[in-house]
Amino acid sequence: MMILRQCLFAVLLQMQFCSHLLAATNNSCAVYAGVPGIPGHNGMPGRDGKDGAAGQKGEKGDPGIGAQGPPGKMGPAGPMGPKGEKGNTGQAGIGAQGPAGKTGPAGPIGPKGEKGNTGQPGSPADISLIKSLQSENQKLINRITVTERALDAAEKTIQKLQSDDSHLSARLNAIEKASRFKIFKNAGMKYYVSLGLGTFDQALDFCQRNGATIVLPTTEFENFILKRMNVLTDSTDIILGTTDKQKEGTFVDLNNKPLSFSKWGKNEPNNLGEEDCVVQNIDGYWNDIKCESKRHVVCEIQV
Ligand code: FUC
Ligand code: CA
Repeated sequence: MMILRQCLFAVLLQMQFCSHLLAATNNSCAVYAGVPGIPGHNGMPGRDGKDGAAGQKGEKGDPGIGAQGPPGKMGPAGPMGPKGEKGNTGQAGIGAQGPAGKTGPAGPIGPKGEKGNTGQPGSPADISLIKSLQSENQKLINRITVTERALDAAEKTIQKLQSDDSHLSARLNAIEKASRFKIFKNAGMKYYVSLGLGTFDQALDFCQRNGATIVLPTTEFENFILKRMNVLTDSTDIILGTTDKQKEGTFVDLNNKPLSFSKWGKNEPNNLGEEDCVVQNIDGYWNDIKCESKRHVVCEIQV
């Protein structure tokens, strides 16, 4: 097709050329021009051009208009609010009438009634029967009185027996305790027991562990009994349950109470070189000594 078209084009060129020739003939052209060659093929497409330079930065765009997002999750419950104010009194309800209340307590005795009318005269009284009844009545009253007295006496006896019993139990208890010691003596309501020598602190501890306290005579009699024990134990001194550790010169018992009895020897207490503890000497008189000194330990067990 292409070739056909090229041939057609060549014929046309030739005809044109010949018409020119004819015209030229008039001007006596004797020269013949050569036949034009076949037109060449189209050339190959040229190479791609170089990349253009980067364009200028564009203007800042308008702010976008986004659609509203979905609602967030529900938050945790807030703290309990303050108590609300008391509401107004409601209107009176229209309930059914309640059941009757309980019967109240008996009222007070009423005032004395008026005197009745005088009765009709009675038949003559049986004096002997009345006297006999009165006599029986009196006998019964007497018997009741005697019985009541007997009951009172029996009650008192029982009370005394009970008291004696508890007293005897306590005494037996104390004797049982005291009998565990090598030496013990009774001083009325107290038992004095002894086991050997020790300091004041050791005596305190030893007596306490035996449910007792360091001996402390509170009467001349108790002091006398202790003195006999002093002799009996061949002891020269017995530690007593009193000190003036808290206030020099003021001796108190183990409950910090002032002494109700004392039997100081001549010129005692003299606090010679700081003496806060006390002993009973073999002659029964008291002397203050150093608390670290070891002397005979005697405990008293209260009945
Ligand atoms: C007397 C007492 C002292 C001590 C001393 C050996 O002076 O008062 O306490 O026993 O003798
Ligand atoms: Ca002394």
